[in-house]
Amino acid sequence: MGKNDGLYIFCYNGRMNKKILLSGIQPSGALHIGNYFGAIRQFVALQEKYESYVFIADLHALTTTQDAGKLSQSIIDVTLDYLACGLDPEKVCLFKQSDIGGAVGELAWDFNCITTMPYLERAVAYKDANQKAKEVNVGLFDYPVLMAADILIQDADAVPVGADQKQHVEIARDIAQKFNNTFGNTFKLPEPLIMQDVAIVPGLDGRKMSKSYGNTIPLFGTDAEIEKAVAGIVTDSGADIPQNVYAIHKLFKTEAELTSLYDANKGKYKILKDALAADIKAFIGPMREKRNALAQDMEKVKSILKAGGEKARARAEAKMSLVHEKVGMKIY
Ligand code: AQP
Repeated sequence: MGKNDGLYIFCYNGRMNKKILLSGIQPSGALHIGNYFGAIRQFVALQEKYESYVFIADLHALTTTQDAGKLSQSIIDVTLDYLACGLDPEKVCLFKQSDIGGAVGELAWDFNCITTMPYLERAVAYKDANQKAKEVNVGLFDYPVLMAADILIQDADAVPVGADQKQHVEIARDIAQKFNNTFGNTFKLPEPLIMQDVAIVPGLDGRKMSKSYGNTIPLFGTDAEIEKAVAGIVTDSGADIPQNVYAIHKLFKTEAELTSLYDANKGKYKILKDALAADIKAFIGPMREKRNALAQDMEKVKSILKAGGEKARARAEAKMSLVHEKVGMKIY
């Protein structure tokens, strides 16, 4: 590899290769509009510019979803969601994490051996889980190390995520640096890509929209589910403008468009919520139709995922061959 030039890497073979993008989402429940605006929209917008690898993080999901039927269904659902949101399998390698599970699990083990417990104890996700008084399993504690393996095994340059995942990308950089210092240059240092205006999409109660807080608006909910979620937005401010409604509305309309609506309806929370629900439904409608059409041919959808898994696994195995050499395991 040679000069790092904007979106391209100049290689010694004279070719300009696109930079590599990688990101994933856990199949651990229905995706919400926070996942869409914080992550998926960026994957779709950047799929032309980068050589893109987008995956379904089923190994990560196992830390919280320990029901085989639910996990299988969620994997299918997230695949349909990705495609319905506009990921084009001609441009993006779409795969399931467990399809390269052996290689990525082995790399996570290698990383575990150079990462200390106190360092991982500082991870925000672990602290959060502890605070919620959840019993933290070893998989959840080790989540950032597996995520580092996901990223580094594909030589990713850029990782589009919401702000909650920034620290995990920084952990991947630290681990790459430590491995490189210990065994010689092997891994690139990835950068998080965070869109500041949607870094933390707020939920119904104003906290970060999150499956585990139960404060979400489902991305592919029915009209009735969307209306019910919007009706539940907390509006106890007593102010002219219900802040939690406005903060979500900003995702769907420009501030200029919203000014006249909110000026004309000061304090009329019901009207404003109805307008928000209508805007969400109008936005989601075409994607929902596409999703329903895709669901008619599940064999095709599964074959997209399978082909992506084969491509991603081949890259991962090639990288692991280099890792074996670097750590001293390659003796024949
Ligand atoms: N509220 C949000 N605002 C912006 N981005 C968000 N993301 C999630 N919630 C928001 C981004 O979505 C991607 C997928 O993340 P994940 O699969 O790891 O799910 P998550 O972050 O764990 O989502 P939840 O809903 O918050 O799940 P729980 O409650 O289980 O932890 C990531 O890029 C994330 O930043």
